[in-house]
Amino acid sequence: MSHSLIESIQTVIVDLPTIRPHKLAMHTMQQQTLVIIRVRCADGIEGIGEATTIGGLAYGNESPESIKTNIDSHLGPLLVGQDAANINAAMLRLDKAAKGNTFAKSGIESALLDAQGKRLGLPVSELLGGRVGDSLEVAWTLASGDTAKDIAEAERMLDIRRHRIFKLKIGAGEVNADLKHVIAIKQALGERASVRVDVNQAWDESVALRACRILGDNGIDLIEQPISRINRGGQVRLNQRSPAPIMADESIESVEDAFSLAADGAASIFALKIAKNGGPRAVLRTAQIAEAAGIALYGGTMLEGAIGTLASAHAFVTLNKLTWGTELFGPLLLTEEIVTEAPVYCDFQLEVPRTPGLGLTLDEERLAFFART
Ligand code: MUC
Ligand code: MG
Repeated sequence: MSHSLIESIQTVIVDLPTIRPHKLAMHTMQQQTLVIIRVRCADGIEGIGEATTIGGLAYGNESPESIKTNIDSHLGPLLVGQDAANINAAMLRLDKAAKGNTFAKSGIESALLDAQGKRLGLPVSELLGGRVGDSLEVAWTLASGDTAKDIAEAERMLDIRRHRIFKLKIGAGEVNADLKHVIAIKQALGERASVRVDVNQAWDESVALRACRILGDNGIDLIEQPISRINRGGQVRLNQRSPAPIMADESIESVEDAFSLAADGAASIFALKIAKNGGPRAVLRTAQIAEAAGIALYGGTMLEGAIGTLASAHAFVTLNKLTWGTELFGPLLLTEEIVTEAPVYCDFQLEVPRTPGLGLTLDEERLAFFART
């Protein structure tokens, strides 16, 4: 009889303020909402996970409220009484019974990995086969919506040696104004920084063909998701014609999406996100597809807090090559923490803890304070 049976799975929605509004093509964030998942086991061990999206239903198919409901009503009950130490069996059980819901599944898988790491005294990266480093390069997103403010923010990040890769969120504005904004920032930062853009699907192919050429000709290093995830033919053509490499983000909503994008030649870089694949183990399957297809890797984020960020980091740090670095800066966008020790950012990198599990402890008082009632 196993001592590590799952006794309960609890979810808590937490609303946290952001340091400034964060403007994306489809939504302007004034705060961030996290779903925290607590898996309690019969051996007294608790695993914590996080399932976070952006802007309610503006970004993906799951909202914080649907994630909570689906875990509380469907996924959680399927796991109560199951062995927490057998993560393969637990996640297979969920996949058999529930379609999609990769955000919710990612939070649960993260919590199971955290619990198992604590049980065995190992960091999650070691459960995933072992780390190849101790830290990851982290980009910062400039998304204040104002060119001068964005340049000042980038200069400060360079000064304090926190970031030297900047992603600009465009697509909400008129295309020529957006291009002017991006080129002004690249000209101000020059060779001191890598400047990239994320269009969040806002353009159509006719606009993207011209815009990608202008961006590439002006020193922009990477163009993320310029057109709709649905327009596969357009993505293939852009990937062939753009002078700057095209990265798939929204196009990947599952490991299977990653395979078909690779097969079609629709991107030369994949943004890896645990939430869009179903967890830290699942995202490594997408990474393996990319590696086999010669597609470069980038460690993406859904702007998670500390728990989701470190769950991603433990997976990404096991990868042989993350050519384009990561954007695991989510905790830095928040003014508040719900864990006792915040993730450490230093010298352009995020440190990946060597302590058991994810390496985090919930601050019960802060969690209760920010929990939605
Ligand atoms: C996205 O689309 O990549 C990641 C960084 C950021 O600022 O927004 C997210 C979502
Ligand atoms: Mg993106």
